[in-house]
Amino acid sequence: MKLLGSLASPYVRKVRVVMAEKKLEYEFVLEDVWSPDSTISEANPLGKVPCLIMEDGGAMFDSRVIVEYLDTMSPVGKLIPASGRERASVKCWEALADGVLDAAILIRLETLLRPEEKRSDEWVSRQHGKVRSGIKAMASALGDSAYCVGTHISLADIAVGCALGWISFRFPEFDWRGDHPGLARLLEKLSDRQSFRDTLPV
Ligand code: GSF
Repeated sequence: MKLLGSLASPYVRKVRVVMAEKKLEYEFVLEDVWSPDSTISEANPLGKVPCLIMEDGGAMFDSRVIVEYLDTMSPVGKLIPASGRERASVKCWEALADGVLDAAILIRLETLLRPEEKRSDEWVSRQHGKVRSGIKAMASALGDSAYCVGTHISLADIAVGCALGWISFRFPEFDWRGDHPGLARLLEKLSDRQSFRDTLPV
């Protein structure tokens, strides 16, 4: 398998952490989706990473589909419960973490890529609201628990760890830890894992 991705993307990181936790072998191919020379749309018509190229040459996206597929590839370290309420709960955590990232990335694109005269403060503050309320919802759902769902690591924790890790990487001035010590503890614990250490955003 080949994974097309970048070192900074939190969605790519989620896939790489899952690969590492499940001890799956793959080749990591760096892809700069913002370069005019990028060939990403040959594999993913949406022009986004991550994109997984399977053994038969077929391409798979997006990160949620890829991680779900990877979890079926090996019984090692099951990350998504097989069925029922627990499965839906893990997937809802992932949707929340990815949604916080979607909003945070929109803020970055609006403030970095869009020419100043075209920027909308209203749009940016709308996205800020989603980031703040998403993080607050994560903190309240986590409470004092050690993990997001159940008693061991799941895809929910990985998605949350990648989202918070990216927010701290791109917006170091945003002190979400002060208001949400439980989430800060979770990120600290996840950051000790080899899978997280090996995929720090750069
Ligand atoms: C998001 C992928 C994405 O936005 C997923 O895979 O979960 N829902 C998708 N990737 C960004 C890179 S990053 O900001 O992580 C991307 O490839 N953007 C290029 C573009 O043209 O939007």
